[in-house]
Amino acid sequence: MAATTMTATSGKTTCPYCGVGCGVNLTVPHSVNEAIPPVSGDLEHPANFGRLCVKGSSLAQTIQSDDRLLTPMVNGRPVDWQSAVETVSAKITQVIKDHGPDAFAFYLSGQILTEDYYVANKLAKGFIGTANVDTNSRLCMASAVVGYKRAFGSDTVPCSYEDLECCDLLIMVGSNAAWTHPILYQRIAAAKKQRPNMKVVVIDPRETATCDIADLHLAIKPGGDAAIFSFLLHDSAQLDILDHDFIANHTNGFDEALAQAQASTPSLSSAANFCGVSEQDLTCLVGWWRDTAKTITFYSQGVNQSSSGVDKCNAIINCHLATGRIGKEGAGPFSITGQPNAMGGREVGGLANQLAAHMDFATPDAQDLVQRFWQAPNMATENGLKAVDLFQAMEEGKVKVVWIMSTNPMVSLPDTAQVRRALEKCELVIVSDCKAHTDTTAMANVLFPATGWSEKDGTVTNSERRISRQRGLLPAPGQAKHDWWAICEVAKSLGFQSAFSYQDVHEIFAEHAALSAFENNGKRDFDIGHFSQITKAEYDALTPVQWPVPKGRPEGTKRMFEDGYFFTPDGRAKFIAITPRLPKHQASPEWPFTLNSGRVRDQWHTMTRTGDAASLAKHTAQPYVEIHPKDAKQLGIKDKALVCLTSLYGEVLLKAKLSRAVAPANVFVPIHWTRQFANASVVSNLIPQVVDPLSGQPESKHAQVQLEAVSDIDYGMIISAVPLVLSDCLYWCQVPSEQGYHYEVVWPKGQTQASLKAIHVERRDGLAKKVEWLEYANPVTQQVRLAKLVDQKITMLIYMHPQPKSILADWLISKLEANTPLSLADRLAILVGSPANAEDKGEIVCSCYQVGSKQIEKAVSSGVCTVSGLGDKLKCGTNCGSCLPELKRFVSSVAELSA
Ligand SMILES: Nc1nc2c(c(=O)[nH]1)N[C@H]1C(S)=C(S)[C@@H](COP(=O)(O)OP(=O)(O)OC[C@H]3O[C@@H](n4cnc5c(=O)[nH]c(N)nc54)[C@H](O)[C@@H]3O)O[C@H]1N2
Ligand SMILES: Nc1nc2c(c(=O)[nH]1)N[C@H]1C(S)=C(S)[C@@H](COP(=O)(O)OP(=O)(O)OC[C@H]3O[C@@H](n4cnc5c(=O)[nH]c(N)nc54)[C@H](O)[C@@H]3O)O[C@H]1N2
Ligand code: SF4
Ligand SMILES: [Mo]
Repeated sequence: MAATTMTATSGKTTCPYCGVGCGVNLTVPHSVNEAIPPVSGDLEHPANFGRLCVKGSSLAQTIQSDDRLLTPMVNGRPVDWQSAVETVSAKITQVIKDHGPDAFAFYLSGQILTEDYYVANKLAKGFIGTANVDTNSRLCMASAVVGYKRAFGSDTVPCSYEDLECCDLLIMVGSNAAWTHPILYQRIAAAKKQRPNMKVVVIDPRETATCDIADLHLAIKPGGDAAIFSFLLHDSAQLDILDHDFIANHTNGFDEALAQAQASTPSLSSAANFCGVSEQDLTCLVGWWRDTAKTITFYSQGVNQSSSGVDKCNAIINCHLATGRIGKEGAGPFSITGQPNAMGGREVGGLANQLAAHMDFATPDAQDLVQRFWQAPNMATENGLKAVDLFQAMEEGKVKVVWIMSTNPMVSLPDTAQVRRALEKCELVIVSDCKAHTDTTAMANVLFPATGWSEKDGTVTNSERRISRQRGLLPAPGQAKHDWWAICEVAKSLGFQSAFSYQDVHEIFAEHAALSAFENNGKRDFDIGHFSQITKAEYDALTPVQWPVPKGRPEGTKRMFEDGYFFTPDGRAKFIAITPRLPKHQASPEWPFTLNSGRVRDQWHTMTRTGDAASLAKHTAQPYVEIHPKDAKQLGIKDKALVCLTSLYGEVLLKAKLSRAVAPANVFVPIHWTRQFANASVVSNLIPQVVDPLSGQPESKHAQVQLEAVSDIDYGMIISAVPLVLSDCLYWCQVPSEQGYHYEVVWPKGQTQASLKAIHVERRDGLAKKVEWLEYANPVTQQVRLAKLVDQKITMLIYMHPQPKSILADWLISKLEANTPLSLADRLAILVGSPANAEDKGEIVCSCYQVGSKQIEKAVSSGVCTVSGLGDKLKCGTNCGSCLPELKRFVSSVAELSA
């Protein structure tokens, strides 16, 4: 087991965050003690041409973490790799012997690399003999996959990013790309600026930052999307914009689909009514659709995470097939993937209802083909369990060993109470992660320390089918190993030496490529046979390329279906007859609020990486629930006050954010905060395990909840030099900071100064130190301020007040353990919470230059009336551009006020 060594001092790699898949330059310092310099965008990478969004440009800040998992652990004790591997393989062997191969399961992630995915899939489906290989991609794009497969016979994304720049109408459905695919969004915004005639329509129940470039926003009733596309199909026939030749020569099922569309949405008013938009707005969309051949429908989680997600996808695809708007420049149904390698997982067949290399169990002869290729002794013969079913089978005791890799199901799967019960019941829970402390590592019996981004080597595929290299430029810390290596060690220990004895990761890629081409002859869309003999040197030098890359076509493929040939048995695409359906659970007097969930701009998923960058916490420091002011007023909820949300499945506590971006009776909650960052804010606690019947994708965008203002509480903030255990608090949230620990807290009323001082400190303060408390309590305002000094240095500050209140945390944090003794003025200022002349920046809007809302408001009211003017004055928006939509709003809201 050779230690990983530094392989280079600088190099090109791919961003580990979203599916845009931007190229990144990473420079490695010569010594491990030096800080990693900021990364830059790769000018040559066709996804971003040098640009990076704020998450990408902050990558260097997240590489070195204090919470890395550095050694394998068995039942809480560090062990060496060999014994951890033997523990795992012994249990798998026993469980297979006693209960059969389906008692084992992998639960993987769209964030592992294609090579990791390939060996996991091969081990389970070919050697252990189970198709229980599912992944967090089930929560992400499973509906999009089934939608494509039903229509095209294959999981083929037809378009390229370039198509987005040259289309004339872009319909963005259930996507907040301004925050979730920022570089792609900026490419679209730049194209629209150059060609102002290009129209953008956003379909989303919320008004999001993406609406910034929209000519039309349809604030749809949650889940109502299919009605719009059903009506577009119906109306395309009425308007006579059908592509009759294309329908006749390249498709099946048109008449049934049209008849169903006519029956489901017989009129404009029926469609508008179903999805809660005005007839006028729908007429506008219909007019643009009629007039614009170069149309792209761009869709993401607002479509996929639905109990009718697959039908929504096919409703969209139907419209493109009917008008021949596919396989052409600037046209097509474009599902945008979220994770950096959601696509790679699909390519290897890493979902329970896939086999390998875009073959599935239903493909005739596929099992035999894959069995022969792998020389597999125990081929799985039918679909395995999809994520939600898998965790239910675990709770029922049917799945007894699970290996979770690179995902945090205790946070991301719906109904986290069920997930906890399942993992408690499971006899062996193996978790491979880079971090020591996550909500899921807390449930593990065996922990495998994994290398992470910048350390691991392999390939990822972005949303436009482009395969790029992630390169291992930094050495692995501690005993961390690549995921593919850990899988192969377990496979060898299970007795499958020859099939898993790869010396290097390029050998896995070459095998994957060879399988994709094996007996393919153009029958299957996924063919990267050009790489089946790739050498290490070629692999190391691999430049981004869009699949298919069959033998003889090294340049890859920009656009699919240009010849009208689809991968169905008869080569024709299929229309699917759709009846629009609303989400399974609907509002009732008992559960009057509809909960929606999604992402914020500067955090990534469960914050295991972005949570390490203090600058990224400035945009949104705490979890929140967005509530319409009318509802808030009725419920007596004030801005920033603590709110309790309850559903049939659980409860969460969140700070209120009053906003007209959500419709009345609707609320929105971000997905990112885990139990590592806040005690009671995991939104998935509230979400039922309702899934799409075809894809098994959960309806994570939808739950019915109650809302209640929490009363008899005091709000506060604690700054501490050491981590604290805040068990007396009703609510706490740890806000990442450069130094020390920053907690926003809420106490039940009645905390005394003595009880505040007794806050539990994890690390002892040490003996023989002089501890002194500065105290200030105002009986009129009921504010309490306490400062703990140890040997005259501040180690803890506690602020308590009856109403939510902003205090300048950054300034106070800078005073922690300061080396100079405190002056009287300092002591006073600390108790007040701010220095006499401090500027409160407000919430940070521009993360790159740390420019806050109050600074921007001040500049705007002093007469700066353009976004570029703000950039000249404050620099905000002049680096990555992620905040441009928000800056534009500041400018326009002031313009509105003065109009
Ligand atoms: N900053 C950031 N970026 C990310 C991620 C991240 O964690 N943080 N994660 C990545 C991943 S894995 C993914 S999958 C993508 C997700 O990217 P997106 O899908 O763009 O992001 P979400 O915020 O989950 O949801 C998009 C929108 O769907 C809307 N929506 C809810 N219900 C409906 C509905 O019924 N119909 C319609 N039309 N819209 C609805 C929501 O209001 C929300 O604005 O983001 C990727 N990029
Ligand atoms: N309510 C609600 N729930 C949702 C969603 C929603 O919109 N609403 N969105 C869903 C979607 S689209 C997604 S994609 C999921 C995301 O949810 P998750 O996949 O659960 O979230 P992550 O934080 O990405 O988890 C990745 C884990 O892998 C670790 N890790 C990172 N890199 C590596 C590596 O190379 N190897 C290993 N072994 N570990 C690594 C990280 O430390 C982290 O613990 O959430 C889903 N859940
Ligand atoms: S858009 Fe941002 S998060 Fe997504 S790949 Fe590019 S730099 Fe990374
Ligand atoms: Mo995702």
